[in-house]
Amino acid sequence: MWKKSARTHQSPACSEDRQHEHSRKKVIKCKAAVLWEPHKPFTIEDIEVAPPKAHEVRIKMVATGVCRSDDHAVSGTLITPLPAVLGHEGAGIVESIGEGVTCVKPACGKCRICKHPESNFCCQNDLVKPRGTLRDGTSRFSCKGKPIHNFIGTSTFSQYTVVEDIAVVKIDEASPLDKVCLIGCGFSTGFGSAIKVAKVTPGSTCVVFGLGGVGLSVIIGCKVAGASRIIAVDINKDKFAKAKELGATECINPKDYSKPIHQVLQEMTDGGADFSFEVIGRLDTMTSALLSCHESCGVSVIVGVPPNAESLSVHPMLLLLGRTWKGAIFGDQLLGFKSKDSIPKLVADFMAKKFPLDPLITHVLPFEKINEAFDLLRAGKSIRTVLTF
Ligand code: PAD
Ligand code: ZN
Repeated sequence: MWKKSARTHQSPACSEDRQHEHSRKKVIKCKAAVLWEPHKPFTIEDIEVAPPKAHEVRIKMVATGVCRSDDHAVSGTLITPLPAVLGHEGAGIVESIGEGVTCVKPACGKCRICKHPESNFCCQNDLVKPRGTLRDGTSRFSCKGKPIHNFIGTSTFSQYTVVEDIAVVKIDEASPLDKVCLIGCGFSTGFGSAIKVAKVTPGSTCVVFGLGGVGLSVIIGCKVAGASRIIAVDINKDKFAKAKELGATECINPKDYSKPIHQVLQEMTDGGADFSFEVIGRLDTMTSALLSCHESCGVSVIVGVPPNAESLSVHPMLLLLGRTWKGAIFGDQLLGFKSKDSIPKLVADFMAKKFPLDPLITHVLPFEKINEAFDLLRAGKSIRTVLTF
């Protein structure tokens, strides 16, 4: 999610030429979308972006997706310090580098989690207890003389941003940044949740709750993994056509049934699916998804980000017979793949046409129309809007 795909020309991140020496000392004045308070629209402001310090990279943003997690930060579902520059699904070009950046290097590689073969939620993340800063406790953004916070180490809703070298990956120069930016969060989260987290098996039955950009990417993953039935669930039937186009074999709307949706799904799947995914971010649908997978062999994965400070209570019997319940932040990037290898590889796979991204992009807008992009998301009219700079 906070992986920022940075395309570099002639690897400037590794070069030592004079122009970089010079430009990395300058403050850049540019435009950014600032969120001053929760529940308010963004305002496009003139901001200053300080030069990158040691082990930081300043990036000229080319494109960024709008993800529901950004909206969670606006609504307070995800608590993050404000005012801030949000956005985390971006791609851009390295503008300058700070001291000690030898090459763009993703993940610290040193903490317990980076060393763990099956995990990648680097301990240096700024998501679990967000400070809204880079690692030295400050941000490189300021506006009207006030410091402006970062968002989960990325802040892509700005013409220029500064990120740490551990939060950047170098990708194929030829890749279209206005598409592969989705690999920075939504696509990888969904696809990886199916392939790497649930480990969907050929011939299996999958149920996907929520058909936004992330849920549809779960469907793409289930299909690539060879699932034979993919049941898509959403309360917005306008999402069904795209779900079918991407591999859903059936689409159901809980509003069309009087009984609980997990019962409907259990009946449709001979007692429960092999795999189920919650890709909405609601506690009730997390329980429904759990109950929709088979009580002894089912695997259920939570992908949606739940409301801040709310808890679920479930009877242990639901797990005692053998169900597996998992959660996955950023799907593949953080559980199973190492981002260092996985992001450039996913970009290469996209270039080799192993999976599509175009169907996920329903709107492309100039960055200045960011509030329109959020309105489309909230109204259920878009899958992903890509903002271009
Ligand atoms: P989205 O808002 O585009 O899609 C959510 C979908 O859920 C919409 O199609 C809704 O109609 C549907 N929906 C809403 N309520 C219900 C309901 N009660 N029953 C069935 N369907 C419903 O969001 P998105 O695809 O960008 O993100 C989905 C979630 O995943 C969201 O909570 C986001 O914050 C989270 C996320 N998690 C990670 C991660 O790493 N775990 C990464 C990116 C996004
Ligand atoms: Zn996201």
